[in-house]
Amino acid sequence: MVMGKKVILALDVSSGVEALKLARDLNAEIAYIKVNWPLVMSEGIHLVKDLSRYAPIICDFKVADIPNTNALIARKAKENGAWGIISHQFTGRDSMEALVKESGEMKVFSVVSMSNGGSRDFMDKHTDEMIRMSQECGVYGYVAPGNNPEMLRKVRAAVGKGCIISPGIGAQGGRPEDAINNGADYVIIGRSVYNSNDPLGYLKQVNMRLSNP
Ligand code: BMP
Repeated sequence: MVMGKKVILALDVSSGVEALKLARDLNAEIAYIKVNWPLVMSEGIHLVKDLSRYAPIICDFKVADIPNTNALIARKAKENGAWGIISHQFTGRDSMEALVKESGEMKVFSVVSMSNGGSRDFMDKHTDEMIRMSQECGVYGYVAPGNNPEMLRKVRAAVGKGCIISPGIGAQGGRPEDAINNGADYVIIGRSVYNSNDPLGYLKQVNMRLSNP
């Protein structure tokens, strides 16, 4: 991890070899790596440990189950060296409490609004309640959309100093500097990095833009 960097690399490739190469080549320009189901389903959870050599890992498992299953998922992520884990809050207080308890030192991020248009169908009508419940459950941070400035400002106002990580950048239309200016602590970027002809150059440019707003 590089101190002061604000990019979380979303490694949604499905080859472990490719993921490890990207992590090795890009680790100087990123703060964290986020892994999601496509990679873990292709390669197995052990890849979390392998990737941790390059940056702290956030397991984007969007955990959304009963308390016992949530705790089992948290344990697996923790055993494999994850730094953080992403969970839904809509399953209610007991599920989030179980996840936070089992996570221990591992940081829990709660999804309170999403970057896809469908977030407005259900989630965005309950963002305030989900934030309140997440705070009461003791989460470390929040996932909020970097391509929805109004929502991001609202989440920032509600969570105070809580850590906000924001997807929806690049391929989904958001600009990194807008997300940071509207309250994100970190921007999550995937396709715009790994589909670029020059992933390292792309990240350097983003970091330059973020350090000279
Ligand atoms: P990309 O930059 O390629 O659009 O990737 C964004 C990443 O963030 C994906 O891993 C996606 O699953 C995740 N994500 C998102 O896009 N929107 C959300 O609201 C929450 C997410 O975790």
